[in-house]
Amino acid sequence: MKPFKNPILVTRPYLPPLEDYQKGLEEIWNNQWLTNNGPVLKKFHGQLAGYFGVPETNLSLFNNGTLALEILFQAMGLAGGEVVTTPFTFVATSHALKRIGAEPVFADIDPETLCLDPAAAEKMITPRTKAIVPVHVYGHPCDVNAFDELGRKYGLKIIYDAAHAFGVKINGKSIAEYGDASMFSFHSTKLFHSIEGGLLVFKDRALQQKVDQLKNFAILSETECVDVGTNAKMNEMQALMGVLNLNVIDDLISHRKVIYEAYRDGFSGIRDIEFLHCLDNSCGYSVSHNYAYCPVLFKDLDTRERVYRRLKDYNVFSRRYFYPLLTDFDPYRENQSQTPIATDIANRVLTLPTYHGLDETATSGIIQIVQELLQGYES
Ligand code: T4K
Repeated sequence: MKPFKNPILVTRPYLPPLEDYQKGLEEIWNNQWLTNNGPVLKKFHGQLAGYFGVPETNLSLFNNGTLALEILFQAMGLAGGEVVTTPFTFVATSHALKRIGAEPVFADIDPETLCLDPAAAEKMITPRTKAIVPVHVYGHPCDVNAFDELGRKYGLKIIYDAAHAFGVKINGKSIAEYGDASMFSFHSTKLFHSIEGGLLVFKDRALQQKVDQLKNFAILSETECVDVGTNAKMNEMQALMGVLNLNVIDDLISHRKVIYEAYRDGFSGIRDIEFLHCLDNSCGYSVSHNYAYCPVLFKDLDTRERVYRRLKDYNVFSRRYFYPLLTDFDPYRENQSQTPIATDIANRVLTLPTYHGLDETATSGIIQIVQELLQGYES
């Protein structure tokens, strides 16, 4: 097989028809209103409330997911305390904690879901713990009932980093209905995006006033500033992209499901490659998945590295999300703890290309490249 002519990246953003975006831009031009709670943002806000089935008082939009997390953590008073979280995630989860003065404490992950393990998290709780921040890694839900139970038992906030989990439902309910609050990232590399962007959905409607203040410098009027806020507002061009993409979210998810099934079926006869079982609903919850990522596990690090490199030779750029573990990065080395499952998974995982427009020629080519390498490797 010859290398692909054009590079196949791990993801590509879905883009709506250019004329639709241009039409929306004309309205923005006419309004001469570009940011600071403009009309397109208000429309997007209302549509998202409908999509999540929550009142408009229980969500807030941001210019990116990282600042949404930071502001949420600040508003929930986590500064000065410990927060139990996972090392198997993108750095933003812990950066947001550290940057507001909370100390991340790392616990191991569940080998089936690859999300924070509630039993391991419980062992790390101390009198200084203020919250638990699990991540719905790749959009696969955490054990939400167990975390609710921990929250009640220890009086802790449960705050989900749901950056990957837009559109996911658990037992027929939106994933945002679990825990005290959830953050969804709308970055361009996400299943659903607004160029850059982030959304908070929360239970306590009093939080809206706080986070809305903090994302606008905490100024209340021309003469009042009540806290140390920042600038984290979503602008009108971002909101427009979000409005247009929300129209097609069901199609985006269906398309990724086809890609996931093509990989799963294509790899089914190959030894040394494993799909995550919970995507086939065997993790105790009835889940409506979003197929945001396509992670596979290899038997060991060496095999994963060989596949990663071989794909590159063929112009296919898979990614090792999330390797190395967050606790192997400089800012977190001192926070390291025993997380052997997370270490093992980080060494063996590879996320394969998946995005709207990735066709059958690409998926079957990728399967063939891996198949040839692993079969040759085995013999
Ligand atoms: N929590 C979690 C669990 C997260 O995963 C993230 C973000 C956050 C919090 C923070 O949310 P945000 O503040 O980002 O809203 C990417 C994303 O930048 C990041 O948003 C994401 N997680 C992370 C998992 O992936 P990189 O450094 O891998 O991105 P990059 O530039 O290498 O792009 C990935 C691929 O996408 C490349 O092959 C190129 C392609 N691409 C990218 C962009 C931006 C395109 O084809 N077009 C594009 O416009 O971090």
